[in-house]
Amino acid sequence: LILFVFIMLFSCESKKAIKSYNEGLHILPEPKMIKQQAGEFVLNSKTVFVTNNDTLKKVTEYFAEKIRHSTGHRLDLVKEAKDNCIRVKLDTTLRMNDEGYNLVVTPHKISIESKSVQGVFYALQTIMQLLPAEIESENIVKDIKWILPCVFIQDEPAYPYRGMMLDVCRHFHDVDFIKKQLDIMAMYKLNRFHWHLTDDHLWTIEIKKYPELTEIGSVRYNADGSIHKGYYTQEQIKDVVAYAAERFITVIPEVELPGHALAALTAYPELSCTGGPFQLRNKWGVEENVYCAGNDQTFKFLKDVLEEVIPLFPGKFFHIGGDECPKVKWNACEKCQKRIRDEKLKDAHDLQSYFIHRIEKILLKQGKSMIGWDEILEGGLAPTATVMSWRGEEGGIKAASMGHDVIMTPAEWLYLDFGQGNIEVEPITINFKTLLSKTYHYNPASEKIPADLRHHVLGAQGNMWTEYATTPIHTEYMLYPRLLAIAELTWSPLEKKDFKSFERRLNNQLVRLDEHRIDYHIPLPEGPM
Ligand code: TNX
Repeated sequence: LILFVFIMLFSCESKKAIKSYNEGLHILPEPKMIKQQAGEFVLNSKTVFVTNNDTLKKVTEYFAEKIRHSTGHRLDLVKEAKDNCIRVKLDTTLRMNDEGYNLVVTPHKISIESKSVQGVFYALQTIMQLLPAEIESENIVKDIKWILPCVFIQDEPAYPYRGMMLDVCRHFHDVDFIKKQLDIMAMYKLNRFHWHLTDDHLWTIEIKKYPELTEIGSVRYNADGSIHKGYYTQEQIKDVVAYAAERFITVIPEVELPGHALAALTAYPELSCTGGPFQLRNKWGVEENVYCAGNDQTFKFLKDVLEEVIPLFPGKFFHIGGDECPKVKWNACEKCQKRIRDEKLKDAHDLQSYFIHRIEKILLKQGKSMIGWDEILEGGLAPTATVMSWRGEEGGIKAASMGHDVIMTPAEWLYLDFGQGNIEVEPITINFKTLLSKTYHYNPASEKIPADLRHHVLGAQGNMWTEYATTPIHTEYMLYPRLLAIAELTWSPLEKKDFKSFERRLNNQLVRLDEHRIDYHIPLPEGPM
């Protein structure tokens, strides 16, 4: 009898837990317009997708495959059905931006309309979030009804660029880890993955013409005698790019220049001002040895590397770094000084600008648009560059005033390597601290930016540098849940943002992250700031 009572109590408890996670609406990022209606739709084994547009096959299959794990339902795609269906329509005349969608859930059917397949993909993400959180389970969930509340939603993103950057050079992260994060990004409608592939501490992309970049440049001897290594083959890169594309995420590669280049210089010391020899940097901070700007071999090397990397990434943007390039070696280098004289430049800062201009020409020839960190403003901005503003917003504002597009990544709000809780219990971080609420309240196009320049702000991005994040668990801990705040601040209109509501919806989202075994930071009530 005691055992029976215990089992009864336990099963009531677990049902209660499931229910409380699922009460109310939890859509994150918050849609532009949402109205809850009376009634509900029940998704069951007879529910089908209806469309007569073949281009939607892949995207409906992606969704069906996802929910098959937890529901066991097939969700076939058919040409006609009266009810118990998800009806999907593409219509290019709709008045919304390209990534937007309309979604109507009634007791008999669900209807989606959008201008693009991407918009349909986002409507399907919203449907996932209208279902109980256990829909994200990898295994069949029993004793649950797959109910969606009836709603009317009109949604579209506030910004076209909604990004996450991962540094894989300070600590390498393998393909499986990256795919896992791409899955989560897609759930929250993030659409740009900026992959920081080269730095002083590791070179992580195979370049066939220069094999030593990975033979030498992707193995680091740490000060404590341990080894840290890792790189991606070109096949792996293509695989990740395709995986991201299925989730409507564009991958933006970053090949750092002229600074943060010690891994390349260790492999090819002749590209430096002094000739080396070097070792991969094994302490954090800024390295003085950079590519020699007076040496034509440097430009030949970079052209070859870019020409190999570019075809692997079909997106329009290519990130060339450009940050933190100390000028000491250039100032002491005869070849660099000669270049300054020959090109009638003022000083080493102008030489940085000259360097970036030359690289921009290579990219433009290959049909790519250049992105650089805000230091590329130094000595004159390259004509077509997009600026990533990380040292605050000033660089971005300046670039916008010169007619350039910008992506906001100001460290104080959007650096995911900064601490996020009580310093006495949190792991060591590079800087302290950016609470979830602080990240959440960031506005990419605030009053600080003159109204007539705000259209230059393409969006924002969270940056995850990995000096202190040595393991996948630690990196996820830093990424989440702040990345979800970044999803909301780049997608939802400003007037819909509300931190209390975000915190409530987050409770449900954390259950979903649990289903994906994401090791997030638990955002305890923050209390007064
Ligand atoms: C600055 S942000 C850097 C990175 C570091 C980061 C640490 C930027 C363009 N450069 O190299 O990892 O700070 O927060």
